[in-house]
Parts: sequence; C-alpha cells; structure tokens
Amino acid sequence: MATNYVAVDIGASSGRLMLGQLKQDKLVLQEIHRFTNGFAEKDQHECWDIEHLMKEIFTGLEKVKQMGIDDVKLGIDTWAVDYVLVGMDGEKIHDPISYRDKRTSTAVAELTSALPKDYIYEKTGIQFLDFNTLYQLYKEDKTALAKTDKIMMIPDYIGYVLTGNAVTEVTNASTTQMLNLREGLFDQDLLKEVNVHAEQFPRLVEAGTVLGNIRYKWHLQYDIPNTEVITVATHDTASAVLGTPGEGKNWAFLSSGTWSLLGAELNTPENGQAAFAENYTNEWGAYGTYRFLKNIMGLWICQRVKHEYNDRYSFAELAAMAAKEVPFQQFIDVNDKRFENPANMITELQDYCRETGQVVPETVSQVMMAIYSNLSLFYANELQKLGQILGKPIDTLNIVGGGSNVALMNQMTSTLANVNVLAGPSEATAVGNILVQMITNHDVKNIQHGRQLIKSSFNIKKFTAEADKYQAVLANYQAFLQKQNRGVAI
Ligand code: LFR
Repeated sequence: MATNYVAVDIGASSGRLMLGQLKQDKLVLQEIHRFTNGFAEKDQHECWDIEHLMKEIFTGLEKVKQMGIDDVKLGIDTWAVDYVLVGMDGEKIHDPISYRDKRTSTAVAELTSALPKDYIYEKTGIQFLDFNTLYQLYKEDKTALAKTDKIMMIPDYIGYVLTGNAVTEVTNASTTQMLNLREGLFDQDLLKEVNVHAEQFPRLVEAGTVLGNIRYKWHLQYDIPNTEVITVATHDTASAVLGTPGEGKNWAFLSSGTWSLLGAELNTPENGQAAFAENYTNEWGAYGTYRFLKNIMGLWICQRVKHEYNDRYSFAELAAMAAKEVPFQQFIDVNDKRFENPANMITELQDYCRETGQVVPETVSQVMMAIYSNLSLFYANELQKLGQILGKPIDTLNIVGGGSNVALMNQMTSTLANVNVLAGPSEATAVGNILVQMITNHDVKNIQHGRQLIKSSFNIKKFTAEADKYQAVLANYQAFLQKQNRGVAI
C-alpha cells in the first residue's frame, strides 16, 4: 500500500492540510482542509492564536481518517522568525507575538549600535529585517525570558505539542539571525547580546529527521489516523524552494505568497560585500543548500487591499480587472516600511503617489494594476542585482506559490527582466514539505529526483519576454528608486 503523506502548511493568512500520494509515478496532491490564520491584539501586542491552529490541524486529521486512512506521515511548515517561550512545565509562557508587531521597529538600530552590522552579517549571512528573532528576543519581556526553559520556533513548537519531542530545525532556525554560518551552531556572542543561552534551544536537526508519533492523549480526544511526524524543511520558504521545478541553466526562484521571496539556491553561502550592501540573506536550506534571497513585500499588499474592498472580489477577479488598465502609471517602492502594516493599505499607496507627485490610482482596477506593475518592477530589478552579485545573469525565473497564478504579473516580469518565467506549482510549499517526507521514507531518492517528479506531475506554464515592450520602464524605475534614495537597501 502506498504511503499517505500529509503536509501541514501554515502561512501568515491561511493554513491547509494537503494529502500527497504517489500514483503511477506522479505526485498527486489533494487539499483536505483549509483554515484562516492571522494575528490579533492581545495584551498590547499582535499575537498568533496557536490553539486555533492546533484545533484546525486536528480537524484536518479527522477528515483524513474519515477518508478511511488509518496511517499517515506528517510534516509541518510555517512562516519563520516567530517563536514560543516554553516554561519548565512544558507550557507556553505567553502567546507568540507576530513579526508584524511594532515592538521591534527600532530594534535593529538599537542593537547594531553595539554590534556593527557587518560583524553580524559576516557571522550569520542573514539580511537585516527588524522582525528577525534576534531583535524580537532583544525586545522580549525579561521576566518571561528568565522563566524560559525552551525557545521554540513555531513549527517546532507545534511538533512538540503533537509528539512531546523538542528539536530546532535548521532551515527555520537560520532566520533567527543567530546561527553562525561557519560553526553551524548558535552564535554565543549574539545569544549573549539578547540574554539567552544555547541550552534554551532544543537540539539542532536537519530537515528530514523523524520526530515521533502523535501522542496517545490526542487519540483519545480526536479520531485521527496513526501519525508519524517527520521534521521537514519547517520554514515554509525552504519547503517552497524544494517544491520548485528548478528549470533553466541559471535559474532563480520566486516564492510568491504573503511575502515574495526572490533568489537563488546556492551550495555555499554568499555573504560578501555586494550581498551585504544589497541586504541579501543566506537562509539555510535542506540537503546542504542555501536560500540566497531578498524579502519583497509581496501579495500581502493585495491581501490587505482585497480585504479593504470588503472581500467583494476574488483574487482572480481583481487580476482580471487590473488587466484592463495600462501598466506602469506610477512607481512605488513596495518594500518601503510604510507598507509593512499600515492602518489602511489603499490610502497608504495613494498617499505615497501623491507625496511623490505621481498619478494617484483611484479605482479598484487602477489600484490593483499599480500593485502588480510595481511588484513586477521590483522583481525585475532584483533579478538584475541577483545576477550581478552571483556573477552570472539569470535566464529563468521559477515562480511558485499562489502568486504564480497571476498570469499578468508573470508576463510583465518576464518582459521587464528579459527572462523565461515558469509558473507553478502554486502549492510548492506543500510539495516541498511532502518531498522531504518521501525522501526520508525512501519513496523518492533525492531532491533531483524529487524535482523530476514535480515536472512530470504539475502543469507548469511558460512565459517568454515580449520583444520591444516596456523598453525604458525598468531604467526609469531604477532612476526613481535612486532618487528616492532607496536604490540600496539597509
Ligand atoms: C514567508 C515567510 C518568509 C519570512 C516571513 C516571516 O511566509 O516565511 O520567508 O521572511 O514569512 O516569517
């Protein structure tokens, strides 16, 4: 009997349980359960509701059981950088605080006045984002920290609640900006700076480690299959990159979800001056790889805008409306911090255009076209930089995640950057999650074999650059960014 694999994949705005099976040499995915996620204010902080997530995981597993499936493997991936503090009694000390909480807005500046940025970058190779775990711990309540037995990243914590076994998986742990690239361990100097000890982190493990079975107590409360949890690439972006077909000679990836993560898969980290100056990150991947990438504001902007239009239109409808507009009517630096968590995204975008003396998008379709145009421009600009830093121009961009369904953006990006775009699978994160389980379980040989499987199992769409279109647009955009003094990050 073929093994049943379940991916628990939870992003900042939604989560899902996907069932994966090998059928006639193809990977077949089926969505079993989908639920919302989000943060809400509690005790003056934006907090995640982890109990809600646990309940939804069990609801999903009950659905699997109702399908007549009695045994599954299961892997968990979520967003990165956030953590749970666990006390001596094994319980969480407070609800995990979201990376979008404002508590860390000045933390990079404060901490790096004592420890210079280039010193931290040389050690970790990780980009400076004010929400990295390093800065969150710096702002953490000191009494809570003193009571902390374990500091656990979100997916590791979920695995711990399910199985009672505690680990720190490296693809996610690297986003803390506290792992030392050379030593492969938590960096003692950085830990000291934020008053934590290496012993507070459960042992570091690689993706593809068996964690254990879901505990008996849950089987009494919920009617679920026998479940063996495998620690996969628990950072959703790490799973998404594994779930990328990796087509092309010099290929890059764009994992397009709440965030857009654009970069290349490397076998050795790239933490030299150019990477530092452009604030590129070297997140650790599965199987000895590195995700050399930049965080781009991404579909978060669309999600917020959709919501502010009272969810009257679906994402597909919004894209169809935008397609009727002329692109590139205004330039917007989508990575401007003001778009991280504004009171109102539409107003924020409009104010930005007004303040920079540009055409203000007014209608739904104009607002959407402004967003798609500027995300595409950002991608094209970064592809150029990426090629420069790596010393070889990128020829193919593999776009995965929900954003890979937006044909309009795929086409604009291909043309602006003059690269081939391959779009899909849109569920790459679940695919990557399941591939690691399959490799661990010897159903798939290795990641190369896994990527062959992706190519033969999913419908991947190709977009090619349209000649002589949008000729000066990218150069004008770059000049605009220079003028705004934001051409260079950090
Ligand atoms: C994407 C992601 C990014 C990370 C951000 C915050 O879901 O995991 O990779 O930088 O969320 O955790």
